[in-house]
Amino acid sequence: MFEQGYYKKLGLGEIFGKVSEGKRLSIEDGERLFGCPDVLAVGSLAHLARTRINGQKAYYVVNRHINYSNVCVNGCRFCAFSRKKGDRLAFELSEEQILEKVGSSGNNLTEVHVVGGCHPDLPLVFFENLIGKIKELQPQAMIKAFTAVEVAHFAKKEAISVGEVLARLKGAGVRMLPGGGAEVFSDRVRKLLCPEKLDGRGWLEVVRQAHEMGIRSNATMLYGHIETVRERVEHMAALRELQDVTGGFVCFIPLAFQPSNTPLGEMAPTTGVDDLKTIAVSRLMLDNFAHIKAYWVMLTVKLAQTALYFGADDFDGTVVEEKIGHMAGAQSQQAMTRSEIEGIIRAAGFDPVERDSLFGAVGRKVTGG
Ligand code: V47
Ligand code: SF4
Repeated sequence: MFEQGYYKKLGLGEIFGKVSEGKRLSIEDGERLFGCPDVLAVGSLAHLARTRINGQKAYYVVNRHINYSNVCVNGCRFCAFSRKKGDRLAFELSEEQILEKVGSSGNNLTEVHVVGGCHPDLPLVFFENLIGKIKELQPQAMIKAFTAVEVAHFAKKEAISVGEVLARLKGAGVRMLPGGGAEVFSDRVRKLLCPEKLDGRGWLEVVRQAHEMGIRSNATMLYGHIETVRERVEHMAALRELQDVTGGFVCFIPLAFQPSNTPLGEMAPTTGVDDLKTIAVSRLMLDNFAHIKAYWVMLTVKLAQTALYFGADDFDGTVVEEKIGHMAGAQSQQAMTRSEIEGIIRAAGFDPVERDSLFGAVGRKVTGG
């Protein structure tokens, strides 16, 4: 930690005081932190907050992602994954293919993460049956499935309420919602990049209802495209406000935009400094979120490891097969083993903790993969 005088010199004296006393930061404080050229100074404030909440622990989960289909009625301009129905590169996994993937992971999965595009035809009952069968194959695993955007899409398609969709998914075995689809809540950005998608208010409303029904969720922020720093911080503030009411968010995940193969392909990818600062400001702004994830798929493993010193306390997991980031040019590997993740966390000087989706500790020894 730097001296108070150094923070004063950087114009962050007041923020230093607030963080030291555990007081809430304002949107303007968040903007000022982003504007600070000294990423180490910002990072060490975040590290203080991170250590207060999570000590030296760094979490990971043994999970598997399933992207059931990339067919999507929306055409978000930052997305390299989605295709329209009938496109040469459109895919749609059958129930059998999905179950084969889920079954091939042995019986040591703690989480199955299921997401896809907003498919025009697949009925809700397909997903209810699918979740039930995944649960039969991996009864020990928690199922984290369907973003708020997919939930709203199911409701519209079936002409039923969001509450009914959530109740049916919960009944089928969905334990929590992943954090995708939040992007940045700014109407300006959404109008330009994803006008067909559920808007920011809609996303927050689906998640609020889920939390009220006991379905917890994560929250993401896609950054590094056309959004302003103010819009990033406002996004965080909106999440913080909802968390004050429901307490249902488990983890916040800043997602670094991968531009390749998207209509924004000419844009430069995010820089390492921006990635680390975004993690740090997230940790400092989201004082009521217990966990900040360094998602190695989008960040690369090396930067995710470094991010543990900039406010992050979670590494995500083994993942196994990832399409959304990799179709957009993510340079990271496809999967990691438990021992690789534990080694990376230990090498950074933190204590690895294997967790479930809700951050309950999973007590078992690492034996090989
Ligand atoms: O919703 C789309 C984003 C999200 C790109 O909850 C892109 O634990 C970067 O939400 N570059 C899906 N990002 C991923 C996601 C997620 C991942 C891991 C863990 C969890 C969790 C959630 O990916 C989408 C969208 O916001 N995305 N295109 C892109 N080119
Ligand atoms: Fe569809 Fe999601 Fe891609 Fe948008 S980000 S086009 S909603 S799959």
